[in-house]
Amino acid sequence: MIKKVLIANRGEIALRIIRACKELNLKTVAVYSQIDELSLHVRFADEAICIGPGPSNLSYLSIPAIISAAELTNADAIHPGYGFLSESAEFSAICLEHDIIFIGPMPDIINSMGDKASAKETMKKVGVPVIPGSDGIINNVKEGEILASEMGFPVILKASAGGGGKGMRVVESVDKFKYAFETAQNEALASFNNNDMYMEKFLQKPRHIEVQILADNHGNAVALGERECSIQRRHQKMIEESPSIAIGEQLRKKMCDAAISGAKAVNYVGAGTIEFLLDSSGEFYFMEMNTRIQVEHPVTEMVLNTDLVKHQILCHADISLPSWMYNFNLRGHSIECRINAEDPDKKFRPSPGVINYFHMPGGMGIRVDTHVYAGYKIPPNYDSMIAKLIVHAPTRKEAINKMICALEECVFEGIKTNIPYQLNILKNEDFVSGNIHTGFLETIQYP
Ligand code: MV4
Repeated sequence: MIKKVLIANRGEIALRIIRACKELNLKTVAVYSQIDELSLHVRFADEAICIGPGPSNLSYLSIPAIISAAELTNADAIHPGYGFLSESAEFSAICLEHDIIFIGPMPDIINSMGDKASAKETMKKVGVPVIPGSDGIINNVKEGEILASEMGFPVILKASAGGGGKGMRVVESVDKFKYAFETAQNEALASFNNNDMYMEKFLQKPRHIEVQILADNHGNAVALGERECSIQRRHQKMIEESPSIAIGEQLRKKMCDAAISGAKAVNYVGAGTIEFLLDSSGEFYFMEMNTRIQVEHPVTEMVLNTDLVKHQILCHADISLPSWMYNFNLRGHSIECRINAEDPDKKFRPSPGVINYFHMPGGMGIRVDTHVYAGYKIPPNYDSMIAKLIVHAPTRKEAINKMICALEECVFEGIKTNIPYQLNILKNEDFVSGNIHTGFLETIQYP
């Protein structure tokens, strides 16, 4: 059983997890870096321990500091949130060694999904559709050139240890292959200390659709519908929604069934996400699996009317999935906008500093997940996301309208935010008609 949870994270997700723990009657321990002393997660947790200075590698990424904090406070579980150590197989293994429940999958499962080329092979074996491409990794330039020429250009090279865009290259023709392969390899080596590359046919204007998975440790897994995350800028998601306007009842069932097969193939436990690309002809393909709770989980919570973080924790406390999850109804439409402290007029450069005056929208169907408050100083050390604005309405059209009204009500005095840019997207005719794809933001005009 779990009695006390240490939250190995900061910001809005640390608060989000503390709230779920409180509702489950679990004690909470916050950890914080020296510059986060005045953060809300420190105040709202039952206990708080400083784990080091501002830089992440000396605090939120320091396994010894976090394990010491857990031992000192007798925490019996650690929730890693997203980012930081959430997908570290090493951290999962060290928690196991210390008899601490890691609220995430076992190390071998994290490893099997962390290696994207082998994850793809695993999915292919159990009948999940994958994007045509190399069988596993490419051994050398020559082999890659031959395969790419057989497949036809354009192709995309991806780092097997990557994900989220790093070490990725689109190759348009055979004469550009060698250079692309070598620069992608170098980038992968520098970023992930591994230069394994695999190759796929490059899909034109796909949508990014992901399926939420929840699996208990009695062998049960459910797929809780999809999120559309096609609105991204430089591989950073900006707007997410559920359900996807591109998906009907039949396709949803097929994608959910595929996601469940994928989760079962690796004996998955906990909350996870299977990412797919959906092409313009309606075919979907497995891309990668994220073995953590994601930033955009609230849109699924709103249409499902359930708390995913609570259920994630319960999965790791040996509790079986509730029976309703095998046959749920989605209600209405939910959209999330990520609010970042950055200046859209200055190439989205970070805009840290003090929030002198702060006002958040409210009312029916509006949710704000944030750790900031009036007087809070946004440090320059971490991610620039300072709030998530989530709306829920009966239809997509109403949700977009509600989001526009809500964004226009937000006040963050003292810093710049991406809100004007978000409004520009929400008022775009193609966005409103649902005519979007992963390259959409590159096609729109701002300001
Ligand atoms: C692709 C693709 C087209 N074809 N793979 C980008 C992030 C990484 N997870 C995979 N990505 C892509 N893989 C094939 N075979 C296009 C992208 C892509 C993308 C995907 C999702 C969201 C935004 C994107 C932006 C550019 C490219």
